[in-house]
Amino acid sequence: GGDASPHVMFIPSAGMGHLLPFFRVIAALANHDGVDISVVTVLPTVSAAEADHLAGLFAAFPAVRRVDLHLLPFDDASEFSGHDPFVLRWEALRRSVHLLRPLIAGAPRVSAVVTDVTLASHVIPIAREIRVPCHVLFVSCVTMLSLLAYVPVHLAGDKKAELGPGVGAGDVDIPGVRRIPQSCLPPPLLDLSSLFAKQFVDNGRAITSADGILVNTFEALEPAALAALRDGKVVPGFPPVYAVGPLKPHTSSSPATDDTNKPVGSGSPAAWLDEQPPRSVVYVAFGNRSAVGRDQLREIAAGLEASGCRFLWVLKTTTVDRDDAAELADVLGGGFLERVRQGRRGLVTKAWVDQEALLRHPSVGLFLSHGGWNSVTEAAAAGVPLLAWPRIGDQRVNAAVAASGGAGVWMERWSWDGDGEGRLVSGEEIGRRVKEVMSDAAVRARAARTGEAAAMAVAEGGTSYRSMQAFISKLKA
Ligand code: BUP
Repeated sequence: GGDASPHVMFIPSAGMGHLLPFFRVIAALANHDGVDISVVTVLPTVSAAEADHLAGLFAAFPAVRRVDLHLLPFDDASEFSGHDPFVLRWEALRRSVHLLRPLIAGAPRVSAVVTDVTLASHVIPIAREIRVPCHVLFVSCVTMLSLLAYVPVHLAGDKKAELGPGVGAGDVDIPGVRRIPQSCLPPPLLDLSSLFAKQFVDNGRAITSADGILVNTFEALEPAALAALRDGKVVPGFPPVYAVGPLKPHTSSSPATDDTNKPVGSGSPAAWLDEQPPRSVVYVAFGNRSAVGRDQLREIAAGLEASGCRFLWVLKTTTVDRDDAAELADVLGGGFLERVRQGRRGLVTKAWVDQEALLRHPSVGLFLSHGGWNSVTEAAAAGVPLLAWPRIGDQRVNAAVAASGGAGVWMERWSWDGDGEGRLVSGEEIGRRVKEVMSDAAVRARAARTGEAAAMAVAEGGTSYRSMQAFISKLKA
């Protein structure tokens, strides 16, 4: 402690789902007097969206110091061919983490580090060595945090700690939280020898020695999981958990989009929404790292048409945006796009949109979503019900949390990429369910109440507001 202002160094990892919550916390701290901020910027970025948004962050907050980390090409890339490029980037970063030590030590006296969870097992020991407190920003829900913390305990109990090929975690009954059936775990945890599983188990062990953990959630959404972690029911002596969500956007405008990605329909998404009746539009988006195949995209198109609802569809066809050269007409068929254009009932775009702002538009009545945690919290904050269709990773756990927390409904029987069946959900089924949930007054009322709880949590004196204050006080102590 001391009188000097704290200097916090943020170490984000890769993927917009990881960067955006970092930017939002950075913005919240930057607006506080007497907190100096540095951000480790890993170059080159995996996606164009990451590069655009990093530039936008430093433009919006000139006082935030940028500390570049040039990553060497990943030697062992061939060893991991076929892996998600973002998971590969996490691994490359984990292996290069020794490069961080001089960055932390070389900056003006760093008083605390905030690392992404994917790097926790590597950054926490470095911070300890140089005697700097280390906090983790966890970018998923607190239920996933409890899973991360509990899986190593669960494996030790089951004597499955060998992590052999094909050995999976099985059902995981997290004390005081909930039982996560194997079918809802991130699919790579079904094989503990996978790269993701190794990272997960290492980070799960390490996170118990963090100085504190920030989570983009709020009390009303996950009361049991928060209480269980704080009471030491999951892992005894767990670090303080700061539930600070839903995080507010870090800037009011989003970076410029390039015009090869002009929306099909008319005008910009926001302008188009202005012309639609209140609560009449289904907003459809599956995040940046879309896992939706071409056949399934066509069924979604058919389903949206069949629902009779208006729709705004943000469509990605590749894991990394720079690779997405697909023409919408080739993906969806010219006939569909022509009918959308003529009927003016929909808008389809491949461009980056300001999703957080669009979800708050009064014309939006439903969000057909993959259930990425940022998307869940943005929908919850806007009071717009989710129709959650999980695809990969933590998304089934997120969907279960969203449903139990009043943020929407989870299509449990709809296929995902984890079950290996590749079953298509038909356009007819999609259309029927969209129409049904869109007109379900009870679902809408619950989502509105969840939205009110979210607003109360972040308002002055609310639980998330006080958690953020407590975190800032700790940084200044
Ligand atoms: Br696409 C897109 N605009 O056009 P999740 C996404 N987003 O604002 P996941 C936009 O990216 P990743 C767009 O609002 C959310 O904050 C969206 O994070 C924003 O998904 C974020 O919802 C996406 O957690 O993202 O799958 O985790 O794949 O990049 O890790």
